[in-house]
Amino acid sequence: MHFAVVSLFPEMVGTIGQYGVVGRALQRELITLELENPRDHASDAHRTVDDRPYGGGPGMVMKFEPVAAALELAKGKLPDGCPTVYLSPQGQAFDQAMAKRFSALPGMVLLAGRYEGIDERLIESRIDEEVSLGDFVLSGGEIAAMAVIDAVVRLLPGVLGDEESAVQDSFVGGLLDHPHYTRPEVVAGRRVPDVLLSGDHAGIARWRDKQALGRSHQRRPDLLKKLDLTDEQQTLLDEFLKEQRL
Ligand code: 4GT
Repeated sequence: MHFAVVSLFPEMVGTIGQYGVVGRALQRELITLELENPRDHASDAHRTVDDRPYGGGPGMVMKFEPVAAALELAKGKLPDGCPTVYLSPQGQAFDQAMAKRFSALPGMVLLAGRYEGIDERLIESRIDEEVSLGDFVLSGGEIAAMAVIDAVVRLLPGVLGDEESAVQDSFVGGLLDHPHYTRPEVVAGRRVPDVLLSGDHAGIARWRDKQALGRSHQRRPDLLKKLDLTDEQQTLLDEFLKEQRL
């Protein structure tokens, strides 16, 4: 899959390719990452990319022309059929289902804004989709673009090893993850739950499913409401809640 990011801080975005899963995917040529800076497309000697907002008020707005030129060049480096996505709090909420949809694309152009954002006419004429990571404000769209790339790359065939892929199946089930423990058996006066030391693989799987259901119920009831629990899952949740009351 091919990614291009348009940003005033391309080096910041480029660091995503230096570490971990995305770094490995880049090395193995499972993905490509192109970076384009609107400042390289400014027309004046000062390389101006921002200007004052019409109507007044604080802050600056990214100008149409340099951003449009950067987007055009970025899109030209990718195969046909790659949408342009603008990251902003006004966008549709990003979630695992959206990551899955993006992972089926040949590639995507991600636009990261700065200042108060971009001229609205860019959104109207050059943006296919506006995406938000959630109801909070960042100083720029770069971290949001990097988060989207990370979530999407993890879903591409061959990127994760068998072991890592299995872990991922848990959230694909629409639930929170179960708790994790590693050595030592006792730390800070707290023991690892006995079942995890039992070697009873079916018992361990059942305990983990129960924890995932119980934690989702307690912390994210919105997630559980979206699911139609099987009879087995309902039994596990009932058990979790009963054990909780003891
Ligand atoms: C929050 C998000 C985002 C920002 C989010 C335009 C200039 C937007 C600064 C940018 N803040 N971008 N994508 N919640 N800030 O996803």
